[in-house]
Order: sequence, then structure tokens, then C-alpha cells
Amino acid sequence: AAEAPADDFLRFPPDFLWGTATSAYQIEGAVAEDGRTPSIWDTFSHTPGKVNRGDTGDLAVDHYHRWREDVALMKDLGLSAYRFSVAWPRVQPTGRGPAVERGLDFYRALVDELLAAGITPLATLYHWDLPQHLETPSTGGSAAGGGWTVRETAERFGEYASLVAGALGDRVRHWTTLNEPWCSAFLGYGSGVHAPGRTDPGEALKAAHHLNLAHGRGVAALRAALPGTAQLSVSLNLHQVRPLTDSPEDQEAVRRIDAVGNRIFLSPVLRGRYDADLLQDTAHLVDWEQLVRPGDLAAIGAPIDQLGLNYYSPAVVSGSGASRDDCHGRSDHSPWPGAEHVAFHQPPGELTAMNWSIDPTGLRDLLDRIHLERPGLPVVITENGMACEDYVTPEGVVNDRERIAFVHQHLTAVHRAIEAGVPVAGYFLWSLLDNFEWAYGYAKRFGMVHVDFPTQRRTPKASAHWYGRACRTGAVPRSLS
Ligand code: PNW
Repeated sequence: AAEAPADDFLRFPPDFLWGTATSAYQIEGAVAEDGRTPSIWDTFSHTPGKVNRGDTGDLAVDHYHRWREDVALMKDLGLSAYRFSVAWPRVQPTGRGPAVERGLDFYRALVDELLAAGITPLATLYHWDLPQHLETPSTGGSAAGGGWTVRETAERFGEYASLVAGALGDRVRHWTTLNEPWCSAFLGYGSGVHAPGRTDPGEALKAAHHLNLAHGRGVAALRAALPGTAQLSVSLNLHQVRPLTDSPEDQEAVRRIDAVGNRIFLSPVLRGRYDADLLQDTAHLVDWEQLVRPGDLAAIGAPIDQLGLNYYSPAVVSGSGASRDDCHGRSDHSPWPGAEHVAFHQPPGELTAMNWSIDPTGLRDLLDRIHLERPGLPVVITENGMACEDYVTPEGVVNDRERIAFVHQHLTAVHRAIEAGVPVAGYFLWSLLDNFEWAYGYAKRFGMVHVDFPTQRRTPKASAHWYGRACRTGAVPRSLS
């Protein structure tokens, strides 16, 4: 029986999805098992100097072997949903051809275990682990290579999507095509702080279009393979951008970042078009006429059922001046093609261990914006969370009170948005477990469950107990005592 919330609690809709999120490369390990071949992240993490302390996902948190224990943890905490990603190189080691059944079996078993535990699965098809063969084909292969800078990769993704849908479509209802294509395109091919570590603004823009096209091909493949009840989405890390001052120069900086950070994905996905100002800002970097072929925008703009929103922190920008850390990692190359001159400033608010400012109003503003642009489109918050230092009490409890406060503030913002009429369908805390935090390696802990990396021992932090209670009751306290 559900625990009854008291009156001083904010109640969420009864069908609200309460979950946590993870991704394959960040947790699975087992990188050479059951036919899996390297992804661009294996190559990148094994390249000296790319990841903090030389950390790799070789073992990660060994989820490939400990998945039963991890699902049991979620069940014990009372979570109602779980967002995971499928590793493309487990399913198609060369990025093409028939599926490796042993690779798919892992996800079949995972999903069955989730369903048996009463947990709704949300499958993400692509969370950054492109088969290395599609980036640089081994000699003798017929593939063109080039990763997301080539159109062929989008076609390959469509084929991969049908294979996964064929295997899991009878048991997974919620699907996300891509996770944060902005990061894949602009951190992967622009600033180079993510795999494959290339630094060419024109190639990064091509990657963005091909990722959009991959989303479109993915949606078509999923629609063809899945029942009409399937819920299809894409997860975008939208940037909440504010001007440093109200000068025209700073407002122009906001427009530029909004164009290449948000509307480059939102406009084609929601409205089947690229905005004229984006094309103009970047015309010197890429030939859009040649890049975007007839039919592309119609494919990308095919209807979706939900929009996935990943939110961590807002940004403050100005049209000139020196940038502080813009939260996107250190690089001599900009991840903002056509907006390289824009300077980033430290927004107000406390900082997380990532040096990202804490500001739930950014989440509220993004929810309101989506609602304004596409009234009625359900939004799922597919990621929100923070990295913080673990404070261990003498009793051995990981007391991450900062994380509880963070989640509480953001859930409160979500609740207000729902009251104002924004259809928010769920919230997925990033992350279930401490894990491989990309270029930061294992140094940054986002989990609500602590992982002792040498022993792989899992211990729920205070936030896990707090969040579990919210899930079980469908409510959070109005204030934290
Ligand atoms: C997201 N940035 O990554 C990812 O979806 C997760 O895999 C990741 O662990 C999580 O957020 C925490 O970082 C991001 O530079 C990586 O703005 C970098 C940025 C944003 C999101």
C-alpha cells in the first residue's frame, strides 16, 4: 500500500514517472564481452590526455554483471521507472549488418527484470557510444568512416533502431532516439573534449544535421516496428541562456547561443525547419544547401510523442569580453560555431562539484518555453542532478544533503510548472549510481547510490532514501526540515 502524503506535501500526478537514468558506457564495463567491439569512447578514453587520470569505461561499475543487484536496489527504493541506454557496438559490432543476439539478450533480460520489479523501462538508443568502425573503419572494410560528419551514419542508425525495436518492442513502450545530440556534435567534433575528439566547426555542424537526420530515421524505424502505443522522444540538453546586461550586444549573444545550442535541434524536430538566423550565422562554415537534402526536414520533423529535457544549469553570456569556464570543459576550440566570440560568465547561485551553478528557475523557464512553442507536448525530464562530494558520517552513512536539497528545489520547480499547465510526465534523476563521468572520469560522483569502485560495493546515499520515499508516495515535502 502506498504511504499517504500529508497536506504539507506537493503531490504529483498519479501516473508521473519517477526514475533514475544511466547510460551504457558509463556503467556497463565488459567492453570486450559477447561480441562487443570498441566504441569511439573506448578509443578516446584509451588515448592519453583525454580523460582525467586516464580513467576508462573498461570496468565502469560492472553493471553488465551486476544488473540484477542494481534492479533489486531500485525495487527496494520503490522507483517506478528507469532510463538506460543500449550500446550500439553490442548490437552491431561494425555498425552494420545483422544483430548479435547475445548483445540483445542482455537488454532483454534487463527489461524483463525491470518489468518483474514493477519498473517502467525507458530505452535510449544512442548515448554517445558510436561503433568505432563507423568513425574509422578497419582496413579492408567497405564503410566510408567519418562518424557523424557523414550522412551514411544516420542511415546506419535507422537500421540499428529497427534491430533494437524488433528485439525489445514487445516490452518497452518509452523510447528515446538520441541523448543530447548537442554534446555529440559540438563537444565531439567542435571543442573535442568528448569522443571522437575532433575540432572542426564545419564538421561539427554537419554532425548536428546528421544527428537530426538519425533521429528522423530512428523515429521512422521505431514507428514501423512498434505498436501504436509507443511513446517516442529525443532527449535534448537545452541551454537556458541569459544576457549579462540588457545591452543589444549581450542580447545578440543570447540569440547566437540559442540558435546553435537549442534551435538547431528544436526547430527541425518540432517544426521541420532550420531557422534563417542559424543558417546565416554559420554560412561561412558549412554549405547548408548541400548538406540538407530534399526530404530531410520532413523526416526529422516527423511527430514525436514526448520531448526529453536534460537540465543541469543555466548560462550567462555577453557579446564580448573574456570567458570564464563555460561548463563545457577546457579546450582551445569553441563548441559554439558562429558564436565563438560570445563570453560565458559564472551565473549566480551555489556551485556543484562540476562548478555548475544551481538554479532551478532555469528548468522552469525551459519548461515554460517548450509549453509555449508546443502546447500539449508532454515533457519528460530525462536528466537532472548534481555531482557533490560524499560526506560520510561516523555511522558510515553517505549524507549527501546537498543532493537532496538540489532535487527538492528542482522537483518543486517542476511541480509549479505542472500547476501552471505544463504537461510534465516524469523526472529521471541523473544518476542511479556513481559512474564514469566522461572526460572527468570517476572523480565526479552523480549517483544517489554510492559505488566503492575497488570493490564495486553499492550503498544508497541519504538522497536515495529521500528520493525513494518521494517515488513511493508520489509527493515531496513542501520544505526540507
Ligand atoms: C550529460 N556540458 O552530459 C549526459 O547525458 C550524462 O551522460 C552525463 O553524465 C551528465 O549529463 C552529467 O554531466 C553532459 O558540458 C555533459 O554542458 C556535458 C555537458 C552537459 C551534459
